[in-house]
Amino acid sequence: MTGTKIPHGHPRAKSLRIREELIEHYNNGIVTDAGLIAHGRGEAFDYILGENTNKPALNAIKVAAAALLTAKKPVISVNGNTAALVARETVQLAHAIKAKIEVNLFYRSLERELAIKKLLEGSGASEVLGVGKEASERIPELSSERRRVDPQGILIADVVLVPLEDGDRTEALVKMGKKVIAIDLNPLSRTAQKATITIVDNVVRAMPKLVEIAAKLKNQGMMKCNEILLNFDNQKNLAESKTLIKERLSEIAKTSKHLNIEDEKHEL
Ligand code: PTJ
Repeated sequence: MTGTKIPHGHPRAKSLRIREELIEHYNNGIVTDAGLIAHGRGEAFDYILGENTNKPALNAIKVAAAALLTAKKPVISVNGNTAALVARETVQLAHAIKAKIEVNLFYRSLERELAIKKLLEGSGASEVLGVGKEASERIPELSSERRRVDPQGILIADVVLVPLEDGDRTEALVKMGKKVIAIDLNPLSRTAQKATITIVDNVVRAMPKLVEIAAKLKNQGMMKCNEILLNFDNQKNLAESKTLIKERLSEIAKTSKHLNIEDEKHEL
């Protein structure tokens, strides 16, 4: 149920508010029921990772900003959860890097596409691709509804940002020769493994940080961006995220403390 007043001092208030936002957007048709479940999986990883933007995530965000700034045709792909959680930041990023925004859904319906478009427009987007008949092209090798793309957007993009993705499309887009940037809290997912650049962070933190870093990097020029891109190894960076999980869990096992100190005060 949404509308529940979350006490200000509740130690899990931030996390609960994110849930409320998703539920609200579930009720207005933007988020799908599976999206709520997917968020739960993300939450579990976020909890273990310490609910902050850690070093490998920050590194990947910087590389992602460089890739987006040097792209010729960058596209931000938006699904239900992304629209619900970071519509405003999606539009800000699109402006900062001159990218197109395209709606691309796993559970596709015209109602959801239109609701997401409206939300993005309400957040300042002047153009939203991939809605209805505009998604007239097909990604080869994909059988899900995600295969439907806009000929002005993902089809011709060289760099695609895909927050909260499913692995199949990431793999197919990479096979098409595109750079894929994924934001996924699960470093073990197929998406995380197959993407060109993987940001293991919560989309609610990663997107505003991406906007901030892209703006800074823009002032430093393209040479700086190319240098950042050359020095990046996604598998190595992902391994750091996995090591972080291992270290956090062994720390807890040793001390038998809770991962989040706050939880000691107040369990849900
Ligand atoms: O809106 P639609 O129709 O496109 O459907 C969207 C969902 C999310 C249901 C669909 O893409 C899906 O089923 O995704 P998966 O395969 O469950 O993958 C979602 C991934 O996102 C998982 O690896 C989660 O750990 C991760 N995740 C969930 N919430 C967040 C997250 N990653 C970053 N930030 C989050 N807030």
